[in-house]
Amino acid sequence: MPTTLNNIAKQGANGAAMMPVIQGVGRAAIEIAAVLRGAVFRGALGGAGSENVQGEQQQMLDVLSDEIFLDEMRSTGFVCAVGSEEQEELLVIEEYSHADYLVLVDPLDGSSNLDVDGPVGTIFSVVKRKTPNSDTPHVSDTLQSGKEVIAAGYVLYGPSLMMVCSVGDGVHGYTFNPGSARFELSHGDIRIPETGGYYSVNESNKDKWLDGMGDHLDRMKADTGLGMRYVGAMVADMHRTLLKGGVFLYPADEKNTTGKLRLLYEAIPMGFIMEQAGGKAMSSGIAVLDIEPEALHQRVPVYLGSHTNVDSLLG
Ligand code: P6P
Repeated sequence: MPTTLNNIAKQGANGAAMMPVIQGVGRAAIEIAAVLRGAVFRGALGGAGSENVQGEQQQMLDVLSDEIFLDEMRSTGFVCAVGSEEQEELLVIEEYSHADYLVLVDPLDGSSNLDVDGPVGTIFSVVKRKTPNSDTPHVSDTLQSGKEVIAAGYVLYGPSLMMVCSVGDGVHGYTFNPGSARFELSHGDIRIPETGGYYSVNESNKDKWLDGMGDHLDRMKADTGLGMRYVGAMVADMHRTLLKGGVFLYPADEKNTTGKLRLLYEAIPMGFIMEQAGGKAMSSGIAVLDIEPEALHQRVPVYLGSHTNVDSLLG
């Protein structure tokens, strides 16, 4: 009998509590995947004519994915609020404002790839509220370091539909089986190779990088001769790094002086997964999971991957 998402319940101290939330993410993933597959026929590709809090042009599918994800978190009955890349403020789920958990999410990461049929993803992280259950959840409930994360993971909308997640007891990959219409365990206990063959970065920004990262990269390339792969969607670049080893980086630069990637719903969930898989997750001089968040949409530099490659880069 293939192992499905239900096997989450048997993983470590948080498994049973997290199973309904992870299953909710799985339902959202299946719905979002169906919307993506049919988008071109419904004129749903392209801009929504609005900007998100980041000042980025929202794609129509960003908005729809956000709505789908929120609905599925509501349907779990375990989530009191959602912090989303697509929403300026924390979204309180009124019917369950007494529930224990908050979810941070990038509902459709890399959506600029959509109109060229490139891979995109969903990235999520789960934390337990700090405020009393009788209170209304507050944005301060989301401002917890990666050491407090209960569960995290990502969905990859690629040639296959995959979920990679952890509840703190290793990293496991599930692939959607159209035959059974369920996610089934396909990559049990993922461990990142100690060293890998690729670095992954938007090298066109190199001349604008801060903290001398251009020199660091030049030295690593000269020392290691690594190949380069870059998709431009964090989930795809992270997934390749996780399975093949190597390093993914997005340094701070003159335009994004604190980095481009968001701490709460990109860096921390990916850092959690990376460390659970035996890899390393650094920001500027500090481990990603040690950063004490100060704002819902805070951005940080990110260096994720195999220990050997991250150490070779940061030197
Ligand atoms: P650039 C997508 O917009 C995203 O947030 C991540 O998925 C990705 O890693 C990064 O930005 C790509 O940024 O500047 O290379 O297009």
